[in-house]
Amino acid sequence: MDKLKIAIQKSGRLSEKSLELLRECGIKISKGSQTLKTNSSNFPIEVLFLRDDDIPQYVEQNVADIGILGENEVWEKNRKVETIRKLGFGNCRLSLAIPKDENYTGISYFNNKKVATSYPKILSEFCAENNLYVEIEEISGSVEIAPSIGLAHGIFDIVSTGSTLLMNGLKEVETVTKSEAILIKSENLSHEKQKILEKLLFRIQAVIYSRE
Ligand code: PRT
Ligand code: ZN
Repeated sequence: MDKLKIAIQKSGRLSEKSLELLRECGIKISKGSQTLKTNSSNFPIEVLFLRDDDIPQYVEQNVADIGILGENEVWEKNRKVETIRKLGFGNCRLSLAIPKDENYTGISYFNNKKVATSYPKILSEFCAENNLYVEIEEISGSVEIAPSIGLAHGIFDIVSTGSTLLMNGLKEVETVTKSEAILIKSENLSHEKQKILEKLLFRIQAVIYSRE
């Protein structure tokens, strides 16, 4: 019998909650710290543990059939995948922030400024919609340090509690969008896999309702 291949984050903010969701769906999964792939003993599913950034590509290419990841990664990667539903965890916002002592005058503040981010596509779309000319400095991590080392005037990054901004002497001035964990699927699933997915979705629905 076919197995539905699901990609989840290997280690990071969404890992535990993704596994917990599957387990609450009654799906038995055993995972060691080095496991990259495992089969459930009681549901036709195979779990692949991957970096969240790679999940959209793998789902587009049918290496995985479905995946759990932050909506922000789907927007940024722009791969051909279908969003099935929001999952109610991993909530955050994507915001612009500047040094706390700067006088913020509205979004035109960012005109002709340098902004550091790991999400250049989402930021450039926001700038285009608002007729802003911003020099986007793409960096892969520790974005919050960019203004204090003179790399950029501001940053565009994920915020949840705001404490990282605070610790780095920054203030959030614009919330561009909000994101949470979502379930995505490949655009071409076999009939058999679609049936397994429907069964899984039915259980996810029940788990999420019971949490509310
Ligand atoms: O290794 P891999 O590539 O898989 O992991 P990663 O380091 O890229 O991702 P990870 O685990 O940090 O985040 C996975 C997903 O969790 C993100 O894509 C978001 O959808 C979601 N998420 C929710 C967050 C946060 N909250 C969050 N707070 N992702 C990152 N952060 C970081 C943020 O970048 C910033 O540095 O936490 C810091 C801010 O947090 P606060 O609480 O201080 O505001
Ligand atoms: Zn990542």
